[in-house]
Amino acid sequence: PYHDPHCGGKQVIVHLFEWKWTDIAKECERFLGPKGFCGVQVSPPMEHAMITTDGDRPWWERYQPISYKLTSRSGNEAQLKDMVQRCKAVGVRVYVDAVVNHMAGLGRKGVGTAGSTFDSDARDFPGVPYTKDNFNDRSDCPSHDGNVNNYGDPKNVRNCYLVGLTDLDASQEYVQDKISGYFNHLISLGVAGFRVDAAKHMWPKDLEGILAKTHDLPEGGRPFFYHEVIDRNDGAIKVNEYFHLGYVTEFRYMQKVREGASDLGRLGAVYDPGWGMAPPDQAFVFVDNHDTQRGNEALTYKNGAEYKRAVAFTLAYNYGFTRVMSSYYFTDNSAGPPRNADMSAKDVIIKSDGTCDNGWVCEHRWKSIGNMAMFRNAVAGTSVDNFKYENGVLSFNRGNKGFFAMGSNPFSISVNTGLPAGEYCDLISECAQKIRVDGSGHAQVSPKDPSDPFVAIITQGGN
Ligand code: ARE
Ligand code: CA
Repeated sequence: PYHDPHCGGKQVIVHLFEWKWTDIAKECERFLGPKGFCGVQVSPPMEHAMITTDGDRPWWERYQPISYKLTSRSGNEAQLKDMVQRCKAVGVRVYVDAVVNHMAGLGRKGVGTAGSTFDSDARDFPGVPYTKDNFNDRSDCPSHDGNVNNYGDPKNVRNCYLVGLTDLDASQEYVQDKISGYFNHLISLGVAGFRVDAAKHMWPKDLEGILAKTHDLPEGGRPFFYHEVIDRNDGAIKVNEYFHLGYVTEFRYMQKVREGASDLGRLGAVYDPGWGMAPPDQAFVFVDNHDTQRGNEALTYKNGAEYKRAVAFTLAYNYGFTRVMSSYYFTDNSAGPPRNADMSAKDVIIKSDGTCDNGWVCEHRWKSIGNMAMFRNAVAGTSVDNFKYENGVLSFNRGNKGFFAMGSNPFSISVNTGLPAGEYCDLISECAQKIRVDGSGHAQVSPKDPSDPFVAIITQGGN
């Protein structure tokens, strides 16, 4: 019931990490709508702590809630509402990163981004309000220091403090009312769904209570939910505990696709059910996210061509519901978004060639990524056929609706596309070349731009 993203059957969302609401509204109108994106995951919109380290404000301050008032580093409630409505008007929905497992970390007190006072050590958050009684305490948490430190014990994972963040007791009806009240406020503004941050650290039955109190969308239907549950066969918490509550993040896909991007033949086995990976209709997949792009395990924009292969493949294939990452350049893992002297995020600037400036990477505007949303939309529901890896080129068709090829190097192949005869626009080149398929389904296929070795064609609206 929580698996419909409410975007008219479209298939790809993009995380515009740390973007301002005013910039996202423009991006919906000028790019995401026209390119067929389903929606945007936005950074947490609630009031958060303001943390200064080395003269900067780290991105992760936004994962320390102070209240559910809608003023954050990305903008205020009026700007949020304007963004949600303008995006919706061009067929793009907004999904909110919902930080509801906890409030700000121990040792912090002061004023949040919306002006509410707080004192974490006293568990006092008058902007909600939450008081000491609304939090888990040491009697609920079987850990010597009160922090999450044993992933083999669900009680430790869910009742203790994740990296010292004050952990809410969401079994309380009062807490469920406050969290669902936050969701319902956002739904009333036109938000279509939620990423539940740290859902692994919340009891599924508490989430059931919260979701039961969460309203239908104004236009009807249950909101879309996807839960951040990191299950890498390395602990007691399994993704399948959350299947009835929405999609689950599938971190094992991230590892599989990284391996495959440098050894393309392995991509046929990215979905490994024997490894416990969620089935396609439950898995929420991505090549990197805002956490893993700061570690060593995931491919990121820093990997260039290999990263493009991983993302283009993810969008061409038929596993899971897909999210594309869109970042800012960083070297320091804590560094916040590109910012002005007053700590506000810089505007996203679009250059004449369609790429971004002012410190924003905009992976979603790279041709072999941004143009693949239309591909995935057009082939939804079809199988992967004629999967082939030969002479350094990976290719397959999606039923008789689309054909995709990519290589580590420029290529020219004669191949059975599985498509009916016709001339089809190559989506990657934005129709700067057409691919001619003959009566037997064969075509000569090569990338238009040899430095971007991808070809993607669709039958529907694609010729
Ligand atoms: C910051 C400081 C800390 C400080 C804390 C409290 O960095 O030193 O103690 O504040 O003051 C983000 C940052 C954190 C940051 C936090 C709050 O990443 O560094 O802490 O914001 O500002 C686990 C969880 C998973 C979580 C990852 C990071 O299961 O839910 O850790 N991911 C989400 C978000 C993060 C966010 C939070 C949760 C908190 O995506 O961006 O933290 O809201 C194995 C386990 C996983 C585990 C993983 C990493 O794979 O199976 O469960 O993930 O290791 O530890
Ligand atoms: Ca918890």
